[in-house]
Amino acid sequence: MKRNKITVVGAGNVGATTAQRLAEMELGDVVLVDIIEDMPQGKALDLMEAGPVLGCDTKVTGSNGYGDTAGSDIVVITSGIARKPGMSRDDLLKTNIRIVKSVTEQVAAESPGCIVIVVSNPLDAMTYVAAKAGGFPRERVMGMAGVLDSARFRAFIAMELNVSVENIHAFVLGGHGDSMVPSTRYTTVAGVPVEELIPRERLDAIVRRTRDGGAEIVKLLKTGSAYYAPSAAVAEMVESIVKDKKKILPCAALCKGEYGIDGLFVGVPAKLGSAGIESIFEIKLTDSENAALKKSADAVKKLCEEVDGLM
Ligand code: NAI
Ligand code: 2OP
Repeated sequence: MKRNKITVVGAGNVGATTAQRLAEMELGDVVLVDIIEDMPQGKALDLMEAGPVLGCDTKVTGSNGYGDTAGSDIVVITSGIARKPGMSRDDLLKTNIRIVKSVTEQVAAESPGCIVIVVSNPLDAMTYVAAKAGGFPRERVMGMAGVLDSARFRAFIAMELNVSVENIHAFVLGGHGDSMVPSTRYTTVAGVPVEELIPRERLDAIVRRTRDGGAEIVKLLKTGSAYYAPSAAVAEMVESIVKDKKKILPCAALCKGEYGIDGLFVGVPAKLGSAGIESIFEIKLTDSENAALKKSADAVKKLCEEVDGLM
């Protein structure tokens, strides 16, 4: 059986941890790319040497170029700079446009049929950059943020109720920024609406903590941003695609009229299967949820207008 080939661009905290998770889950052979000489090769070799202990036969290759990535089925883009304390995701815009544009052009040249998952921030705008630079069809380019944001939401609810995280299903819509929209109405604990189990003011505090989840980690780490939960989120998306599981996961997907949003990548529930984004699920929103989503989409739109001016 032919193995999947998965390239991870950027071998820093998120990229290397993602490569580790993909290798350990045996989702495909992994190519790890970075501009720093020898570093991806060193990390790839280290991961290969973990194989005998863990019992996984995944091949991991490190590279500073794109020849080794040719014919990838999936490419995860994590290259770019990460937030330092006091920086917003949007501060990263200019540097990361340049990096994501050039990376995507090289990825598209070597793997024109691949599915691209963007991780670099500001996420929704960088997904737009990758779509513009790579010319991929709508279903084959997406951004990872909603799985991470909803995992944070689920973790905080599980902590609050002292129940298994597995019992919690949560939804976060909108852009990966301060205006993201965690939906308490569609969040359930073993099928029971969370609004029946946690008082409103505690839920509001959990929603605020979810929105600030990235900044909370940045403040604690002091030298970078989160990577364990982000890499787990990417691995769940990759798994749904390579195994054609068709999981409904919140992803930054190109909306063409869905939720009243047109021409923007915004976090929406999407079915992920072997074709990539196979459909976008439109759930009914209340007026206030719609207004919050519109505010979030407007923030993404502003960034994309800046992208258009810079690309
Ligand atoms: P990091 O600094 O540890 O790693 C970034 C890596 O990218 C570095 O090794 C750097 O050498 C490499 N790089 C820079 N330019 C490159 C190029 N042109 N080609 C190939 N590699 C290049 O940063 P970390 O923590 O891994 O974060 C990466 C990005 O992901 C950041 O923009 C961060 O904000 C974002 N992020 C997004 C999340 C999300 O939910 N979407 C979650 C966590 C991080
Ligand atoms: C996060 O939410 C930095 O966007 C990244 O952790």
